[in-house]
Amino acid sequence: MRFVNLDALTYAGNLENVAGLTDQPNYSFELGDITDSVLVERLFDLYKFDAVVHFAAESHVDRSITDPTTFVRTNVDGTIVLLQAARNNWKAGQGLFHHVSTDEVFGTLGPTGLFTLNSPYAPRSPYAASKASADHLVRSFGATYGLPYLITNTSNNYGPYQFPEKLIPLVLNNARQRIPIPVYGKGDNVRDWLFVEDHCAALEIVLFQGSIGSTYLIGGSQESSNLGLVKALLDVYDEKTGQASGHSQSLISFVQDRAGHDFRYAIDSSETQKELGWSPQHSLIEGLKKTVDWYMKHSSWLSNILDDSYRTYYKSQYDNR
Ligand code: TDX
Repeated sequence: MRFVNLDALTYAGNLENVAGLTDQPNYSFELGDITDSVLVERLFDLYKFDAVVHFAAESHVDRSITDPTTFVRTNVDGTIVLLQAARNNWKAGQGLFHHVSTDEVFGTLGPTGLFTLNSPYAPRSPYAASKASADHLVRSFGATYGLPYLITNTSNNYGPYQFPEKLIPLVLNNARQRIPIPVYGKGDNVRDWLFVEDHCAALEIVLFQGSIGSTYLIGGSQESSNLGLVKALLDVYDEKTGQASGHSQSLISFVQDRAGHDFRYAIDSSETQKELGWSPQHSLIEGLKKTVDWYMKHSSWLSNILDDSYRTYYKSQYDNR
């Protein structure tokens, strides 16, 4: 099996993240943007893909609030480019298009209840709306052109290599620099946390064993309020860095709430578990411990990824090949 990784290497991407793969004979990296239809058609022609796993997205809610247009461009326009290329290059009923999506398409929950396969679409941020649009486009290509597809909607991921704009790596980065840790509002919003390796395991099972035309919900079943999560994470961090318990909690700083901040996400993955035999292997605390270990071991990665010149250097190394 051959793998081709198409990535635009925007601000959150870095070739260092896939350095371990570069020497594998069945792996190729292609620098480019999914909105570039000429490039995408050329790659379909060159590699004769038999499946596309579509992870490529602008994914940070706060950025979508300040710059919604970029989200429509990548997440909606980019998805239609990939779908059109699949339609143009695969005969009806051939190929497989796996769209990796989010639980945010279902909007927000109150204190109880879970998102299920029957939950109506109700996105509330420009990011969530762009992902919902992409989900709808994928289903429409299934119904209209017979494109074989799979969709996965997943809860909050965390773990190694996550860009420090997302809550968990941001907390670790700020704790390392001893700068304030912003908690939006009162910190009582709730998320369902999924360790990234558990998500990847689910994606692999869905890709190879999922029934075509189905949607699978994937969640960690590890809910926490943001404040509870930040405190638990800082406790792990303090313990692993030899600080007194509670030392880093003094960095917590309550800041203005996010506009339209979804109160709670929680997803029911029982159908996925029953049908495919997948279940998350990490409790939140186990996942946080692994995550803290990784970021402590890779502190240079953390400072490099935030350094634009370093990323540009990596990109130019690729351009010069
Ligand atoms: O500095 C912060 N302070 C804070 O309180 C940041 C960055 C976040 N938060 C809060 C907002 C959320 O309630 O923490 C929670 C998690 O925030 P994010 O890491 O930005 O994730 P979220 O908005 O929940 O969306 C994530 O989950 C679903 C991902 O970013 C999406 O890409 C995914 O689809």
